Amino acid sequence: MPSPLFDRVDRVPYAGPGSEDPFAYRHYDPDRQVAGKSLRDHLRFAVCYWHNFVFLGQDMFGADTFERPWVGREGMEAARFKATTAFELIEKLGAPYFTFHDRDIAPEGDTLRETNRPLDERGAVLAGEMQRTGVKLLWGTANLFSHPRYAAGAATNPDPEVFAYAAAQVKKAMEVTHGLGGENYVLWGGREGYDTLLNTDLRQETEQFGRFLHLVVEHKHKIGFGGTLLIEPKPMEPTKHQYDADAAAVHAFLRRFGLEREIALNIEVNHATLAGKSFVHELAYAVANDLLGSIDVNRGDPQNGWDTDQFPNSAEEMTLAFVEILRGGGLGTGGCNFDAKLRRQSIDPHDLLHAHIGGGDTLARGLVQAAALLEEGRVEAFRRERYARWEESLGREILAGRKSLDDLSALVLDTDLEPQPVSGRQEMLENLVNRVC
Ligand code: XUL
Ligand code: CO
Repeated sequence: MPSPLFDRVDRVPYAGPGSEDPFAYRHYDPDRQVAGKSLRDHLRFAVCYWHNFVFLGQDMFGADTFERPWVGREGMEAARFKATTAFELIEKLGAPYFTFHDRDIAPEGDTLRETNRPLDERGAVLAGEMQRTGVKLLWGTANLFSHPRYAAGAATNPDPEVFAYAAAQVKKAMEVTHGLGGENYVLWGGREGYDTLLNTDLRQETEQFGRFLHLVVEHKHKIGFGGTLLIEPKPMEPTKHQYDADAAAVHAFLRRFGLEREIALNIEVNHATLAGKSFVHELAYAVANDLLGSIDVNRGDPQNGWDTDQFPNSAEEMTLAFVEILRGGGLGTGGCNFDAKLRRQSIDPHDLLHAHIGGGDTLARGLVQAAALLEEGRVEAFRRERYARWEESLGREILAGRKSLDDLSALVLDTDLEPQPVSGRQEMLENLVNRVC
């Protein structure tokens, strides 16, 4: 058993808003009941493998900056070391879940057969750690973007053999996820897009992507995987344009291929902002179309255009997000996956604790404040009242399809209808938000 990496902490406690302890939660009290459930059950935190245990601080101009004890070790020894350390962090944080890509835990071999064997072995190591700690798997996924074979896409590659390889990889990753009791399976199409339309047949690639997802759905049912399949929209990076650009684009795609009852969305904060949308918009769209599955929590930097994947720290942003999530009935089988990484200068392993503690407190504040806003009721009442006339006969008849353009025209002309504008009261509503934030 390797010695603990996070040796300054035994377990991160909830110490209350007055605490000065940098290794304690000030707002995330897992047992606190809000809107009928504990914070633990609402938020379902997950610690991700890739940013915490694969990423070592490199950026496009510079080398690794983090020293981690498994670096320099090989094979299973490194995998065990990494897994023990990962679960040390997850356990100390009291996070109920983790997430991983196949390639986070096992490297690429010369053939897929040689890749899958160590994946199984290392999956067994994770299973042992899960059993020891009681930590569960929120979701697994396949990395279909790092290897050069996927440079021109995985499912959307011009070469059907690459499609076949990606299919084989997803089959295996989904089976490993299922074997570990994963509650969801995520598809993030990092390379499913294009760098230039000069070499891209968009219609062809879209057909391929639709077929691929049907195969994934069929296999899910075949193996009896009861988790939710999730697509994670992102508009760009690494490609210039990614097909599953935002919630609405994915929705249109799912409907076109008849998949909207089979696949939900994993909405990520920084992907929304990269798409020129807000996180809350993406959530509201997903809720309005019964597509909300799970969330990847992080944030971008308003000064940079790219996916900086910083830990969430805006309680107001999360309050508005949880208003939408609570309106939609919560996260279901989903959760809050911290798809966020340390800054390159945060070289002390304990910075991983500060990061997740701050992120957890931000989400807890957001949830509690959102529940308070909804319970206080004035925003909800205002919104209901704003649409109340659709409950009256004219509104009902229009929506029921019982009025034609002729009918409506006659109504306006015959009665000299003169609808009066009413205030949308945005500032008053924003003041109500500020009363809870
Ligand atoms: C990339 C991203 C991925 C997915 C899983 O921006 O968010 O880490 O969450 O592949
Ligand atoms: Co993500």
